[in-house]
Amino acid sequence: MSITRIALTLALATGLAAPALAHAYMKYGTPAPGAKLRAAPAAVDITFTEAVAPGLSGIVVRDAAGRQVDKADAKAIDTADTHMRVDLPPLPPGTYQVLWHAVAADDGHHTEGQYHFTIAPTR
Ligand SMILES: [Cu+2]
Repeated sequence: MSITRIALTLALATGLAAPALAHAYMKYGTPAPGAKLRAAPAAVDITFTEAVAPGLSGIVVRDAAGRQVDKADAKAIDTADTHMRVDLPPLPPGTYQVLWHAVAADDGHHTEGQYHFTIAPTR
């Protein structure tokens, strides 16, 4: 095997290995994980580490009883498809669970995660 051929083989191996690392994970969430809010948020925004397939990805918000409370309108809100938003109705104080799932646009790999935020009672 020539040096050129070895270099080519290494380049190909590296190129093939890269997509396996390319999964879409949550980079930022608003409200942030663990946030304690004084006012109800109008939406949950999530920024992913890479482009997602919007039709196959989404965000669901549940109350402490497990009921879905979002407006079921999760959609990509940037042209790069790295940022999704789901709208919320006016929510009462309580702890809410955000569940996200994403399908990476480049390789179709599925990832998901969840976190909580709290809306504090007003007084
Ligand atoms: Cu992947």
